Amino acid sequence: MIKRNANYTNLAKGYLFPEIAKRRREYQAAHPDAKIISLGIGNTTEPLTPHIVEEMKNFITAMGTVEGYEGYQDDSAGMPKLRERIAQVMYGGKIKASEVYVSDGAKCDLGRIQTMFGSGVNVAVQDPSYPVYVDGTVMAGAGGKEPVTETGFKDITYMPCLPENGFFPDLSVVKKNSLIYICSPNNPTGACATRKNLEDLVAFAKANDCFVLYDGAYSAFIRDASIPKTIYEIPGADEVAIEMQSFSKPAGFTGVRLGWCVVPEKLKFEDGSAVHTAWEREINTQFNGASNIAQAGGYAALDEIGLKEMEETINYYLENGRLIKEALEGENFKAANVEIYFTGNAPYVWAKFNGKKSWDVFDAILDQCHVVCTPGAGFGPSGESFIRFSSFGHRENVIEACNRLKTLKL
Ligand code: PL4
Repeated sequence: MIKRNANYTNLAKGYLFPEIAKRRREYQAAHPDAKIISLGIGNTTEPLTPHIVEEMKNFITAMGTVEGYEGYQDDSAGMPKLRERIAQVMYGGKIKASEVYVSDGAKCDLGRIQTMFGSGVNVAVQDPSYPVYVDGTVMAGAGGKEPVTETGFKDITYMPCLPENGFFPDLSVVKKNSLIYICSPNNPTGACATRKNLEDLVAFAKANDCFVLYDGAYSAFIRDASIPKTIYEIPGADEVAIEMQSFSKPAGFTGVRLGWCVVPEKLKFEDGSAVHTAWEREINTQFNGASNIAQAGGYAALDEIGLKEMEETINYYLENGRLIKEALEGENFKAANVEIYFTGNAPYVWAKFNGKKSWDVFDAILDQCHVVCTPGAGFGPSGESFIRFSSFGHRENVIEACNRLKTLKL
């Protein structure tokens, strides 16, 4: 018989989001008349914008002709013109097109990236954080030598991110030679790393031979001009950081699938070899490039019309977030001593239900309001007692969910 990879034995029981979907299905089966609204999974709901649709259509039409047909790209790193546009539009030319690697989404890159570091590497994650960082680490055999406990994996450094520290971690707990996962704007807290936070992070990484794996999947939601939109705004970041990015949330590409990561040429392993050479080897072996139709859409999303249309979609979701925050400021929540955190720079509202367990609050909201949210405990030990509300949704559903939340008895 074939043995299961021991790393999989160490994984926590289930992945958070399918667990939420399962609980929703079970509730619906038991209450067929309930009109459930999801403020749970961060899944986009608004249509692709007209310009993106038009350009993707044009590309597909061309693919139906001998002259316009395209198959595999020469390498898996993406269409040269898209890499160039990302370098110019998203990084103002500070990053070269050859350092941009187009992919089928940030999650896929977050999974693949661990292959380059092997099982001996130390890993530090923000707590709470997007579950893929921890699960991907454990699958790769790094940090998962001991099975999961109430407080997480013994060999992974959890960096608490709580209201008390402005949701940015104390880096002094991080071991030398660590991969440090940082997400800003953060999922699930919505908090953004300030310029000073990122300067300290880059300095720490340099001094302690660490790499930063920077997840900027929500950077397009940043409205505060003082907050960096990419870690490469910080001098020296290109010597220590890899940035993951996504078209999913700003352009509605959650189903289309497109993202990129930046692996700067200056980033070097201990033996002096270039990380980007290893990454090229990795993607050309394990990946065959993002769909060229998706890339045509991404290319359109980053031109003048595309960017303007994306802004409108993002503003729509941010307004949903504001409405949810307002609903959570109601008397019923005040009486229960609920703390609300909404930055206006991320599509999530993070709320602390003092004295309560996240999954109990999840059940109460589902049962009384027929609204699905995400229990903070699913993002790590420090997420206990918190609930994440996603602001992705049609406006009428969000308004209805808000009205129901105002009736919640805690
Ligand atoms: C549900 C911080 C959502 N089934 O779409 P991608 O792969 O380019 O980006 C995924 C991603 C990357 N980085 C961060 C994210 O929050 C996400 C998406 N997260 C959420 O509700 O937290 C969707 C989750 C999806 C999943 O498992 O990722």
